[in-house]
Amino acid sequence: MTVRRHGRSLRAVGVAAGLLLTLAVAPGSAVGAYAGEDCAPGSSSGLRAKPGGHAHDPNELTGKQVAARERDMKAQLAAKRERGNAQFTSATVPTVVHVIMEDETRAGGNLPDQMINAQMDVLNDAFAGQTGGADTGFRFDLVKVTRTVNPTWYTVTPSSRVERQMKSALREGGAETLNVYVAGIGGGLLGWAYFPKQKLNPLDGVVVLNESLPGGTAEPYDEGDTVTHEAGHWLNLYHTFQGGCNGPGDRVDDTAAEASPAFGCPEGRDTCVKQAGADPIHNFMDYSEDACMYEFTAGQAQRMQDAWTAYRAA
Ligand SMILES: [Ca+2]
Ligand SMILES: [Ca+2]
Ligand SMILES: [Ca+2]
Ligand SMILES: [Zn+2]
Repeated sequence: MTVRRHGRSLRAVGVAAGLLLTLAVAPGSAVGAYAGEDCAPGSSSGLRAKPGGHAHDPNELTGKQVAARERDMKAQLAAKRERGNAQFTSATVPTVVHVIMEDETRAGGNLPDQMINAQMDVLNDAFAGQTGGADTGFRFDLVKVTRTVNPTWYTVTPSSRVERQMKSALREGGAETLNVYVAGIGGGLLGWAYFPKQKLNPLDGVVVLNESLPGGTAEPYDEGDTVTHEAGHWLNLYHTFQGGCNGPGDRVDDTAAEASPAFGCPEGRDTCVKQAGADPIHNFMDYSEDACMYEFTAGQAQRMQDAWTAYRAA
């Protein structure tokens, strides 16, 4: 029951902060026990997991929290349109990668430039529709890599004092700049991200497990899609299983409703039999293994473009 306790406490933190988590679970944990089993109706929650392996913890938002976020995005978009700067064509996102190290060895988190470059390629291919799905119009330009030895930051946890310290020291750029922190995050986490806000969140950005980068050791989450998934949240995407089978779900029309996260790569899974379509297990915003997730939909692309215009564009 470690998992459930873990999931619950992380969710409690995350809901307040509006962050999404990707949690890895220790081998042998009861990964089938979704953190959301004791959630209020209307919210869905769960862990991204492989048997005996890693998991994502979404600390899902409640229906009420989602509704508030939707109202806010609508208002922001309307305000931008009034000012005449609401036309999205494409966006190149300046990206700063911060490598946090325990020490200067490879085992201490000193990832080679080659892994970071490979991660940028994975991210760009994903958002360009090069692996399947839609071209979202987003590209990511690596403008800087920082490297910091700091054993305290190395095991940063979500919404902690350490996270605030680390980000106030390292964060660069404005709302348009994607800061990616790469560390040896503990607690079995793969990563987490913060949704965009009208006023830039000092915690804005994406934190990922260093070994989830391409060529890392976090198999089967070692192909770089943790950064892709978290960048989706950074651009206001929910999980495909947000809200479960009924109601507005993830607020994207062309992703089939899904009752709970998919683990592994369960072809043909259909957890909402009364709703059209099989579960979107190949979507970047599900919890499938990296090799299984390879697409954003046109609806998700539109939602991210709206979010860019509303919150992140100049
Ligand atoms: Ca949907
Ligand atoms: Ca269905
Ligand atoms: Ca993939
Ligand atoms: Zn997530």
